[in-house]
Amino acid sequence: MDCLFCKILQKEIPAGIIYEDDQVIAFNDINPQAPFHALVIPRRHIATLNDISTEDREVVGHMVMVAAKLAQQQGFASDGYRTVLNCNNHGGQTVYHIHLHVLGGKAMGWPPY
Ligand code: D5M
Repeated sequence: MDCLFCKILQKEIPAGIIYEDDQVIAFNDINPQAPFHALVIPRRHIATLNDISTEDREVVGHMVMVAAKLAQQQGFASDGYRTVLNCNNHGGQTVYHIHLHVLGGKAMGWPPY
């Protein structure tokens, strides 16, 4: 399968991996939009949020928990941070392997346009 993030998972493409376990890995975004910007991805290839099934509930929940853990470790959990999961074209998705953005270290605006 020609998936960039599967290649990062397989260590075929280098990435700044900051966390990994049996279900997910997290690595630094190559184009950071905040002082801290990481992506949490499932080991299982899931193309978009539209493709998650009931069997993915645990791993998707785990992605969110890992995001919160990273925020704690980075020291900005109490100041606050942003998690984003873009879906398809209008959502701004460019890599079709779901990934939870975790952004922190600065105040961010809303709405996101
Ligand atoms: O976000 C896709 C994100 O993936 C975007 O913020 C850049 C990031 N990206 C793309 N290639 C790499 C590599 N090779 N390493 C790390 N990060 C990468 P989306 O929500 O799909 O727009």
